Amino acid sequence: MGKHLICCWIWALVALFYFQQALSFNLDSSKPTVFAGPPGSYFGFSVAFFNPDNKRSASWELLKSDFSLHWDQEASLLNESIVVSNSFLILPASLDYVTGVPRGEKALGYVNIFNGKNMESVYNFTGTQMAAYFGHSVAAVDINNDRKMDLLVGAPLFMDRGSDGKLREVGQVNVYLGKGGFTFNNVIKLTGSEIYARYGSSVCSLGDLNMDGYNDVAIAAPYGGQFHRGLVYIHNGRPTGLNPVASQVLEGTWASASMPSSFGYAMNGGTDVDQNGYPDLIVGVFGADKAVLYRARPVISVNSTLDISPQILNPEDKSFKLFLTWKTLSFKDFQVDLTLDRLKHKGAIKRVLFLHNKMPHYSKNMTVSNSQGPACEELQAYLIDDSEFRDKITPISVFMEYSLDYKTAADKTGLLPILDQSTPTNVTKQAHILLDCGEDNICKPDLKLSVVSDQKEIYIGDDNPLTLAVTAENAGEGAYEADLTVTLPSQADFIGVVRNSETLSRLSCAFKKENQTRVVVCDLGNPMKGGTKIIAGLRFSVHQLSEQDTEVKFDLQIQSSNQFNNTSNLVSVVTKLAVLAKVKLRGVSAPEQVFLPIANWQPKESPVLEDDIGPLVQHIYELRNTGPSTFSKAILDVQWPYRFNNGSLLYITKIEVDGNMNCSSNRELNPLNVTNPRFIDKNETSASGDRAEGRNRHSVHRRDLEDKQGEENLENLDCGNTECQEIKCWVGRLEKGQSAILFIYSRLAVSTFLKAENQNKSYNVRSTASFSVIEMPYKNLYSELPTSTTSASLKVIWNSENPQPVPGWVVALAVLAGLLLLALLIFVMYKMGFFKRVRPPQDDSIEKEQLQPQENGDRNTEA
Ligand SMILES: [Ca+2]
Ligand SMILES: [Ca+2]
Ligand SMILES: [Ca+2]
Ligand SMILES: [Ca+2]
Repeated sequence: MGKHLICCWIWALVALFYFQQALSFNLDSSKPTVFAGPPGSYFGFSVAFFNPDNKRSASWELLKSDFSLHWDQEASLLNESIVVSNSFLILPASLDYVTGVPRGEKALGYVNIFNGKNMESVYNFTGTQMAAYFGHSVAAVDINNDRKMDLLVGAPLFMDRGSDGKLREVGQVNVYLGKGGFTFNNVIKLTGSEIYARYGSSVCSLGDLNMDGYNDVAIAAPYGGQFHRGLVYIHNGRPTGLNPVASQVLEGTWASASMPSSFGYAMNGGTDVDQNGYPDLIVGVFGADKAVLYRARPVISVNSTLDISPQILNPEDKSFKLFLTWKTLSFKDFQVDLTLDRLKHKGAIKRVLFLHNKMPHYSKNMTVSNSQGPACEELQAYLIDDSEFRDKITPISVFMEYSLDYKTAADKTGLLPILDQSTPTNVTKQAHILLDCGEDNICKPDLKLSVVSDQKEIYIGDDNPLTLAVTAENAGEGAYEADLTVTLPSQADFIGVVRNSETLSRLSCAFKKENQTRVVVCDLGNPMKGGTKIIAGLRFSVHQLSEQDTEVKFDLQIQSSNQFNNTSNLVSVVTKLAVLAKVKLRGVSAPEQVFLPIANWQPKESPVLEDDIGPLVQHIYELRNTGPSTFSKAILDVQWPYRFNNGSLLYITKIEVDGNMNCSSNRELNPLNVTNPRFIDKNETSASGDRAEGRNRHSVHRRDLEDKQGEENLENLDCGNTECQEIKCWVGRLEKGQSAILFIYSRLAVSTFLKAENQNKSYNVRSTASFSVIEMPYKNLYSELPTSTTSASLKVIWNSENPQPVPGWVVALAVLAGLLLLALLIFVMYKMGFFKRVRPPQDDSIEKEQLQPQENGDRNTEA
């Protein structure tokens, strides 16, 4: 049948070798037997088990008589009992005596051990604190099972210094482990936790309460707990002495109207009254006139084993058997729960299922008779097809858990056993899937990773593509669930895997966000076999770089689920960031030229309107950051020719800005306070340059002058030969593509050009602007600060009616020359007799006169 998975459980009732620390261990505190006496009788002031025939256990009836006898005869019973009163006892082995003297030795208190034969004092423990009542209670018991008697001494009024430094009366019990004879080890101290609880008022041996081979003890704090109703702490013995942590705390539940109920003021144990093999405890509650019997519950210990065979599951053999075995002595009913592949949590694919139910779970109620020997059961399970799961490395864990059916295990009186809580109630065993990893079935891959980036430097502000060329290799045994993990910087987005190359693998990659970490995970195979080499390209986009960044870093690593060598080297790809801001400054004049003089227009002595000065001239400067990086501060400085030859030149009426910029002038703007006629009469259809005043933000172009021929004749008017004013602008942060525009509105002071010395000349009136970036926002990166200069020019062209006016003397000379020529001609003609000729006939003259008006008429029609 191929390989078998055999699971065996052996159940045994073993009530040995346990100690544990739960606060509700094996005394049955749910249903104690309560004996009550007459009210106010102090019934339960002292308690003892009475065993007249010296049998191993006393009977319940005897117990009852013991109490009534005790009450009737008060303390006269002492001779018959094993332990008398609460502070005097006989050490049974040696028949020596121990007595506590709580107020002796100047109120320090002491405990004396007397030799039973001669009643000589052989040992003396003295208290360390006055009025602590050291010796108020004593108990002699071998708690570490070394056959040497140990001694417990209570000091219920002991004052302990609390964490605040103040003394608190909490009580104390000293434990002296015997070294043989009358010698003892250093004292072990158990200190009470509650103030005025009288911890250590009584101590008593319980015998071996949980049957683990070590005697156990009870320590009472009769005024501790809720409403001071009293507490009894059960401490288990162990090889090193007494476990300082109580395994159980019994609470008094009996209130008393007149006085404290004093639960635990007297106690006695070590006697098995119900003969179930476990000694029981009786606690006196004299304030409530009660005595309470706590019976010990049998302690159930299940010793179970689980084996899986074979421990390596071969994916070729999918079906196999489970063989279950168990055995029990007295315990009958319990439930077993089996879970396969428990390391795979709910919702994950379980790689192993039971054959009979196709489920990874199996529960079974079992009833076992102790007459039968070990019982076995076979179950079949199988490994599902390995195409249905990825994880071949994680062990297949089989988890077996058992629970008891307590109710069916109760004895005749209803006392329930208790599971020993020191042993686990479950067993886990593991199997593995056969891997192609050599004889040890352990794969040790040898993963290597190298990465190359195609970008050495990235400009801040750009949307940068970046490709990482990844080479992943496995030079060892198979790597299971091998993934390449790329941890992205926050500035990068994953675009995809490079697929247009023959040489590159087309990896399957996915972007994931794990908490705040952004990763790309690429599947390298399951397994990524030994000898595999994968080369792939991963493309990213890097953007949204912050001003603090100096680099972007990608972390790459191959990870597998193997137990050993499960990762490759970690590769960090760092790309440096650089700053580059290209800033352009452009200037333009609108209009580009003005022709003077202006027809039908005269400048006014005292201008009121802007038009009284001259036509509108607008210079526009645009500062544009073409990026890619941002600049945070720049200064734009405009030198403006405002005065020339003692006359105004370009008279600024106002400046405007568009964008993140503030400007000011070192001279007052519009000192004459002229107004814009456009705002006075909107209906005016002035042909002045005001029409150009609308902001032309989007198309500030400099047109080449078509007419170049006159340029040589233009006289430059700029800050070299005129008086200039300065307009200074503080430009704020400009990102890539943003701009700031300065509009300077001025009027050409025509009157200056009409002055005689300036007339008939053409000029090139030029303002200049320069900027310098003074701050970039990238504190951690070096950046060059761009600067530049430009200008805007207005041509003022003198354009009279006669483009080439003729001087007067030339005209006079020409007229004179013409007259002279005419006189000469007349003289010549006269000499030749022209004027002596016979006059023409009368008709001719009429004819001639008739022609004249006709010519005139023709001219008129043309006109
Ligand atoms: Ca001992
Ligand atoms: Ca014990
Ligand atoms: Ca018992
Ligand atoms: Ca191997």
